[in-house]
Amino acid sequence: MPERRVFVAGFDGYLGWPLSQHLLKRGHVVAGVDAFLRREQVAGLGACSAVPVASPQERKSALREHFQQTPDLRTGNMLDFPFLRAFLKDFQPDTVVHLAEIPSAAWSMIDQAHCSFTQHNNVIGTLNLLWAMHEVCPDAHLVKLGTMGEYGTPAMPIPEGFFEPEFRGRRDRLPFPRQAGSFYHWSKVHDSNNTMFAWILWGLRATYIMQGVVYGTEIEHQSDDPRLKTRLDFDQCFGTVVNRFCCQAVIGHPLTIYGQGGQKRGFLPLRDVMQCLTLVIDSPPNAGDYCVVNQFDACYTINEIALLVRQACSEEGLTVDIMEVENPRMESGRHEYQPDREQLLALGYQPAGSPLQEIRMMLADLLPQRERIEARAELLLPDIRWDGAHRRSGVLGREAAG
Ligand code: USQ
Repeated sequence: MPERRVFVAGFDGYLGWPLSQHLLKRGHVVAGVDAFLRREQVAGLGACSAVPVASPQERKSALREHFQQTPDLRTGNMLDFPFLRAFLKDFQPDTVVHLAEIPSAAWSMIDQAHCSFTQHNNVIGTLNLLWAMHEVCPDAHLVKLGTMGEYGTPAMPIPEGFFEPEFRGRRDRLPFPRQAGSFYHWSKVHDSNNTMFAWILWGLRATYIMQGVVYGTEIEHQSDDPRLKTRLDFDQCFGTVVNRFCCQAVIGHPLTIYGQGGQKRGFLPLRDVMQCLTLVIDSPPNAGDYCVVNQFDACYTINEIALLVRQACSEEGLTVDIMEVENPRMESGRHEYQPDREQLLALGYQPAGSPLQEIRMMLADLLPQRERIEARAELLLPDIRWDGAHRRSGVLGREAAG
């Protein structure tokens, strides 16, 4: 593959940090920006990453020691347009990966301030990036991280971005409807619209990634250097469901199924995110083309996820109870879910392994971190509710292991 100049917006995050390493390993020239908001926001909840996270300085030193090049990683905010524009002009990327957004549904639903902060940060940050690319690197390929949650859970199959409905005898190719379920997910819909419009307006070459729920602690050939490990959150805002369940399991906390657990989502392990993003980076659309890709490995209900975690735990001799708690969210608890994922398969995506294998690896990484999780166990039951109230979810039922 040709060497590329890749700009990673959000290099310090759960995905951005391993992606930067993965790209360096593949010989690409990497630069990036991060405002370290995630560190601040997790700390603001009284939470921490289950896997200890090195300081930004330690992380940079580790990159210098492990890789042939010292990437140009700068502290800065996507809301600072002059900074962003100047950095892109200076670096002249041929690929820009945009991961610099607040990723949490629950955080965006805390109150008006968190909601507007999320939408302002995500929507204006993305607009700034679109304008900066248009002005200083118009031929670069934008790889923009969206979410499967933009589609919601419609009672029909979900295509990749576009479909061809027939209405009153006429057909057209139109964006598939978005029906997001949180103000965070709506921020991504607004990004989708703005990115598509930049393509229509300026011919911006872009791949919009509709990503499912990510889980996992490792990437391929992960170094043992603890400074290179990525974060793994388990609080109600930044911990995604599999990651939370694994953290709960290692401290013997019952797995917190919201509602009856019939919600279905697309999931993929962190290592697969690396593979998928690399495939997309290596196969940019033609100049002036715009492509929407659904990025996940397989779909599971939350109940199925809980049973997988329980199975992996029982192999380790850990007993895991499962409990249903009042669902703090407004979401459908029983629905169809049939999203397409043809494009990544066509590019060569081969899922790295089974979810059970991945969960086993996570447990091995998380067992030594029990004390860190235990010290913050009170953060495991959700209290941020979609109806605006702040009240801890009551327990609806509990199923003991075995
Ligand atoms: N859930 C539980 N118990 C928990 C946590 C979550 O039952 O302890 C349920 C939720 O009710 C939801 C599902 O698990 O139905 C997924 O929740 P999540 O917190 O893992 O994921 P979500 O809020 O949807 O957001 C995450 C990422 C987000 C990304 C999205 C992809 O935080 O950045 O966009 O996954 S997707 O879900 O496909 O929209």
